[in-house]
Amino acid sequence: ILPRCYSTRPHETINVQGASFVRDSKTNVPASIISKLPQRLYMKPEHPLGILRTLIEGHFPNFTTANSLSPIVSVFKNFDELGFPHDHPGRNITDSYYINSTTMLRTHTSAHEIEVFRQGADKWLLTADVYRRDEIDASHYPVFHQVEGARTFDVSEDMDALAEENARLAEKLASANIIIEDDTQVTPQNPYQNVHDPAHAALVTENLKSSLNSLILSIFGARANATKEEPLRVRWIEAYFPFTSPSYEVEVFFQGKWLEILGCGVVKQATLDQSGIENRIGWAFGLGLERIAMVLFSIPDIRLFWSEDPRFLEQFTPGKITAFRSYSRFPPCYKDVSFWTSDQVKFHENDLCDVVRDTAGDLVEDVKLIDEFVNPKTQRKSLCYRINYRSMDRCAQQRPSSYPYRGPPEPDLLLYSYRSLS
Ligand code: FA5
Ligand code: MG
Repeated sequence: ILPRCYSTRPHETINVQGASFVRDSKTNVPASIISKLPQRLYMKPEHPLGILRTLIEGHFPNFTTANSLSPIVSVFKNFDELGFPHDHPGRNITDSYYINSTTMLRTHTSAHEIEVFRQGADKWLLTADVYRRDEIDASHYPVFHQVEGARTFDVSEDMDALAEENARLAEKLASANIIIEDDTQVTPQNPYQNVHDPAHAALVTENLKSSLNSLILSIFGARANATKEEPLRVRWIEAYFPFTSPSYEVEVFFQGKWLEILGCGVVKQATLDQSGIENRIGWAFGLGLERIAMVLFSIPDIRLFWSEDPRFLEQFTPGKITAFRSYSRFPPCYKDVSFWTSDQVKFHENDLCDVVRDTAGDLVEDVKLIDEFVNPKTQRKSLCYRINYRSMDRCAQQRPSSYPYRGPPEPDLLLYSYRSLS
């Protein structure tokens, strides 16, 4: 299966947000994704993603904010400049959206670190939409949102004040209703950087940890069901990112499960040097908004963030965390599709998912492989996928009259009547 978006005619162009790019063998951005670029959900004050962004910005009041950076970036900026090796899996066309070989949709907000550091702010936050090719289910969507944050310190002037600040933060956290599980160690696999005085790197790491623990406390402490008996549990895990060392991931225990919410670390000095701030040392983090918003607002399906249904949008109030009340949904409607795979073109599930999204849009709730067959004589392989069509926000009854007429019945209605007939 080759998605329709894969161009076999290299001289054609692709239009993205008013700019024209020459297609080549890497072009794989479908129209369904391009249509998401202008939406900027995170800037809508009444949208759960906007409410959460505002909450985070409110927790870091002295940080400058950048919220209008274009999602179209060079491959160099997204990967090379940050030290991603040439064989990093994130670079594969099965994992990322390429406009062409040199230009892509950013896969993370870290793509802008160097340009924002260069602007000179020592404390900043940047929120943006990011794009990754992925499977289809209730917690994965090819567009999601991240908040990147960073803070740098002057090595010769700021270290004493930093030690004092760390002591104050530690005292505040010690008396809060939070359990921090942190067995991480600085090891040769996750070291302080050679260029850093280990005492300075330790102070910056400690500041990173307490700053993020306080952020998590204020985000999750604001949730409706917080109680004294049930303290918030946060877990720190050693991690690896090409542009930080030491690096960590943070998980929060919520409704019986550990939920990964962010990646972070001490910024690689090469990044700060390239940004023209050689005399400084600092930390950075990148946090996913959807996963946190889904638990805070009890939103069961990631597609709902993209809903234009007033029954979704009118439930939320700027500045407030309230639980989502779901409205009626269609029953699931399964359609199976099976096909032979080719020996010449390697099949990747993400290619099928992009075809599905481009054709059926958000009507599809999930796509699952349910059977595999290899013909014993010919060795040809066939796959069977089950596509679950279910509107996230339309109900089976007649639409309210306030709905604009949008032409003939849409596929979900047809499928629904087909189902009831059969
Ligand atoms: C990053 O994207 C790094 N740029 C984070 C970082 C920034 C590290 C600065 C160090 C310094 P990662 O791919 O793990 O890392 O994503 C970060 C967060 O984004 C995750 O913890 C998660 O909350 C969210 N996230 C990642 N993938 C998805 C997805 N498919 N759907 C929803 N949220 C996701
Ligand atoms: Mg991760």
